[in-house]
Amino acid sequence: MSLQVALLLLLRCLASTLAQYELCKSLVSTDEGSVWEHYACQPKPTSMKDYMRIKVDPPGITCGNPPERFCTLENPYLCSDECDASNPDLAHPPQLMQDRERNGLITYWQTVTWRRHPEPLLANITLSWNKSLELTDDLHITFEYGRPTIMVLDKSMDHGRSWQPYQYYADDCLDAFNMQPKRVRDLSPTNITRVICTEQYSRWVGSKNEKNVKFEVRARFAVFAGPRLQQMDNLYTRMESMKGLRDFFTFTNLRLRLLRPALGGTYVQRDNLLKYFYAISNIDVPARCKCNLHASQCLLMDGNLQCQCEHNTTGQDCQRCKKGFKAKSWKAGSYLPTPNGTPNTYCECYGHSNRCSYIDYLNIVTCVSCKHNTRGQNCQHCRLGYYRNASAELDDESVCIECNCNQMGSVHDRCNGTGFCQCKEGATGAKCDDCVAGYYWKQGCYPNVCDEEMLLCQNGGTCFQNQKCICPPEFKGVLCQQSRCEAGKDCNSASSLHLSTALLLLCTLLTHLLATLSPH
Ligand SMILES: *[C@@H]1O[C@H](CO)[C@@H](O)[C@H](O)[C@H]1NC(C)=O
Ligand SMILES: *[C@@H]1O[C@H](CO)[C@@H](O)[C@H](O)[C@H]1NC(C)=O
Ligand SMILES: *[C@@H]1O[C@H](CO)[C@@H](O)[C@H](O)[C@H]1NC(C)=O
Ligand SMILES: *[C@@H]1O[C@H](CO)[C@@H](O)[C@H](O)[C@H]1NC(C)=O
Ligand SMILES: *[C@@H]1O[C@H](CO)[C@@H](O)[C@H](O)[C@H]1NC(C)=O
Ligand SMILES: *[C@@H]1O[C@H](CO)[C@@H](O)[C@H](O)[C@H]1NC(C)=O
Ligand SMILES: [Ca+2]
Repeated sequence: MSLQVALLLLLRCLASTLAQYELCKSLVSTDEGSVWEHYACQPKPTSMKDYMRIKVDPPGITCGNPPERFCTLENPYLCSDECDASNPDLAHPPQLMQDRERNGLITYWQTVTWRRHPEPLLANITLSWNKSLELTDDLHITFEYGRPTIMVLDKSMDHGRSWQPYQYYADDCLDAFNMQPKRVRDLSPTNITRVICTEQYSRWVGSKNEKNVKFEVRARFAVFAGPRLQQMDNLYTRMESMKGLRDFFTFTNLRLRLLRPALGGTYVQRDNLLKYFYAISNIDVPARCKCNLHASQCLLMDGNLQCQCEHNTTGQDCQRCKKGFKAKSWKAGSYLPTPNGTPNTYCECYGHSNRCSYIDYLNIVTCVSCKHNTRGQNCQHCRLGYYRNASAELDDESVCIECNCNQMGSVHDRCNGTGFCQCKEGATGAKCDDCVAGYYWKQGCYPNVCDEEMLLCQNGGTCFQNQKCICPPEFKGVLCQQSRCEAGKDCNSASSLHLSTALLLLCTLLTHLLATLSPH
């Protein structure tokens, strides 16, 4: 294989993994021309720190009002630094946690010092987006002057109405939270969503060496997708099947509860409390908008992130059906079947079946036993012999109407999309219970034998219901066109002829009868 080909393959491979679930639809050509094919789709991950709103509590926790000196843990006797909120060069406001630092100049939010020891030094940082997001990589919080020795990361999925702990951090988990210390690598697929306490990011190793506190997302993904995340399909499959997994990475708000600052040792030195405080220079939140697999774009509109919903969905998270696409049939898209997923535009089964089954070898999800005369993978079609009720939504129980084709007049009991049956020759009408001109109805349509225009009964005959001519005695034939008197016969008396014919017939019968009765 040439280098060029190898490179091309590699590029294509990269493109296909990166492009997974990026398209909501694409135009494909079929026998019936170009049609849109719809896929599950989601926006690209992005740096959500650019969109977060920060609130710090309690009020007055930010340093500099009044101005205050502070020392460092490395050199507690060098206390030349000053925080002054009124001086832009010496101020440390909360927005310095989310700015883009230039020229290697580190900027950070900083709290007041622990002057009030032994009263605990507590601070809450609440991050809000007013939008459901999904973590796609590790959350990073960068602490200057040492990482807290006790801290809790909380999350909310309902815009701050309710909160739950996401991860506990302490230099001694048992002591701080009465929890056994764990690492994410101790987790197995069955308990990956367990909330743990970790000591990994709270131990003192010198404030310059380790500044980062992480919430590990990658390592959790890796439990399913492999160490280098090369089997993302496995992860997406789990996202569908494992209860709570997708939700575990979902949030609208995050909150850091800082409970005890870095100590730089085991004990608090009461004679130098100016070296204890919190300082955060950066918070990285790699995540994507949660759009329920119905959007590939998420844009800032009127100051809020908003999914650009496809698949006839709407709402901030594409969590509803558009007007006219009934709300009760809304459903999130699905990562399955890989690689393109299912948009679930028509909700799984439109309420015509409660059961779906995953057909392994076809890699599709399909509804089982569709009711209300529906059929199809999503119960989205009408059974044969039924047609779509144009005034009913797809999830209506009366969505399919019986064709009611006339059994005699139609070819079969199926009809087209507007209820028209397929008629046998001569039959017409939506249900094929009528005949076209030139045909008459008698358990089906038959061509007229006679009529008043083209197929006139002749010689005084009358047409009976287009079925036959009733001829005068002297004539016969379909249209009474034939005289009963053939050339050279006695035609004077039609009645005598009739009589003699009848007699002849009778005689013949009698002869036969006698022959069978006579003994041998
Ligand atoms: C931080 O938030 C928690 C939970 O709402 C609250 O109990 C606590 O008082 C807050 N702490 C501060 C310092 O505001
Ligand atoms: C949150 O977003 C919704 C939908 O975009 C908007 O209606 C609402 O006003 C926003 N709330 C705030 C506080 O920005
Ligand atoms: C998760 O499960 C594994 C194996 O089932 C177990 O060894 C580990 O201790 C569990 N972790 C937690 C945090 O419960
Ligand atoms: C959304 O509705 C329009 C008709 O209003 C239809 O043409 C389109 O195919 C629908 N999209 C999907 C994904 O079903
Ligand atoms: C078609 O659906 C409408 C709306 O549900 C219903 O009122 C009507 O009876 C249905 N028509 C038939 C023939 O079932
Ligand atoms: C059904 O057949 C009728 C009569 O041929 C036709 O007028 C109508 O357009 C057809 N409807 C559909 C949906 O094909
Ligand atoms: Ca900064």
